[in-house]
Amino acid sequence: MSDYVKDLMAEVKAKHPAQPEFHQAVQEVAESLSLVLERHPEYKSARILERIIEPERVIIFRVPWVDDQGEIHINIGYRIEMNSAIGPYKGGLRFHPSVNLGILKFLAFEQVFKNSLTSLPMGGGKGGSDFDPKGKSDLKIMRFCQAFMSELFRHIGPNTDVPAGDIGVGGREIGYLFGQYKKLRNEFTGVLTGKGLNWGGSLIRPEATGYGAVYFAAEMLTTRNQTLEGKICLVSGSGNVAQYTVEKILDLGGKVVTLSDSNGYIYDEEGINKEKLNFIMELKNVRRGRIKEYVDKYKKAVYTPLDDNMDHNPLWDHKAHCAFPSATQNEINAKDALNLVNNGVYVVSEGANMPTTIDGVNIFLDKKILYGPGKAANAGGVSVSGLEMSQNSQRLPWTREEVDARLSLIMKNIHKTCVDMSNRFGTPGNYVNGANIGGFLKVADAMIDQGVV
Ligand code: NDP
Ligand code: 2IT
Repeated sequence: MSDYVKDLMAEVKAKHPAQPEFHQAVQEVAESLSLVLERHPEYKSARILERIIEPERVIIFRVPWVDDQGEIHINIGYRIEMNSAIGPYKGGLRFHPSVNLGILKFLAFEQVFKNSLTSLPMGGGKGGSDFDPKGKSDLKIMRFCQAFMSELFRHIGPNTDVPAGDIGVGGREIGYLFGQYKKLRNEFTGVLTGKGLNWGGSLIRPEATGYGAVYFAAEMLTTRNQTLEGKICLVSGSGNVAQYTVEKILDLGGKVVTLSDSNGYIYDEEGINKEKLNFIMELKNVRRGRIKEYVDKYKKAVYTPLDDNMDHNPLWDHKAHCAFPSATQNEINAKDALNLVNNGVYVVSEGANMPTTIDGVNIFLDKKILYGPGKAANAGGVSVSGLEMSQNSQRLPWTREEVDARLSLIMKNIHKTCVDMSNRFGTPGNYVNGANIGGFLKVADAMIDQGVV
């Protein structure tokens, strides 16, 4: 670690203690950027990185709500408006009991670089709540979403800050949030993305993150003159990103053998085909059940419970070629990374945000596998959110084919940016440096142009 990164990290940790995920995200970016700052002292003297790591604004609010039994609940709501140098704040909302300021700051920080890589005019933000939607009725979810939006509506707008989904926030939640925003503002605008198709949503938005992560993996494979055809793939999670990752892997001729949720994972040696995927989509999106039920229907598959005290995740300990972590942060530690590499995995495309610990990332880089970090590989979701904003502004929906073609082109361009930037700064094959530097330069130049604000 250079002295610059050491000093910066000491300052970040002193100013913002107890935010380990934020520290991790900043450290990874700072290490890549030390290559840039050596060659471009103008960014250092303008203190661009020091400015980027402080959110432009953090909003924290009380979310009191009454459930269907008349009981009162109090949750915490957040919106981190991280950076608006290249466009309105843009990024998802996460509803999960683990949500806290540090986790949302790491997500908002990553989002700044990711959104810049998409080449669309979007700044970075993130928000959410410690509310746990799991097992709650639609009525409870609606009441919470309305209470959450009763404060958030003051801070967002189609040209100011445009939230979307993330863990625990899908089409249902976006609908309730949008309804409440519209009522409070008395205006129908593209203030949220991931909307329903008949009220301003874009085709391919639900599919976009998963499809994009697979397009990114396919691009990485082309650098070795290979395709996904016949490749065995490990996928974690079983939510939005995981489901459409599986769908696209199948389209491109790959075989998926795992999926998970926070309680456990399934291993299906025969492969999860389209029919099995349809079962999972109905199980997860309609019945909102657990992945364990898969083995009740497909008896040759094996279910293994997972718990937080395990020193590694056995999902990553199967013979395969590719891995698509699509659940949550830090789901691959150093031991998992070694298991993956030792089992033959040489392509990792991150659908989740920061799913690999720093030690795990270093193993992938040392072993020179094709490792696509989340801020590049999972940028397809926010890219199609950006396309949804364009369609809303035009008041003109585009066809499925048009949106998918644009998504595929954006992912190709992000891949090219990563390759070009990693080459330019002397670390060929290192997509981490490529993504961090590529994302940084555009934001940094915009910040210099706009003065010290
Ligand atoms: P969903 O809520 O649809 O699904 C999340 C999945 O991950 C579920 O299977 C969930 O299991 C599992 N999971 C969540 N938290 C944990 C945890 N702490 N430990 C183990 N498993 C967990 O979310 P998404 O699919 O939208 O998001 C998945 C990842 O992709 C996240 O990292 C998100 O930030 C990232 N992402 C999402 C984008 C999007 O457009 N939605 C865009 C870019 C990145 P369970 O049901 O048991 O909680
Ligand atoms: O992490 C992410 O990029 C998202 N959750 C999607 C953000 C968005 O605005 O579509």
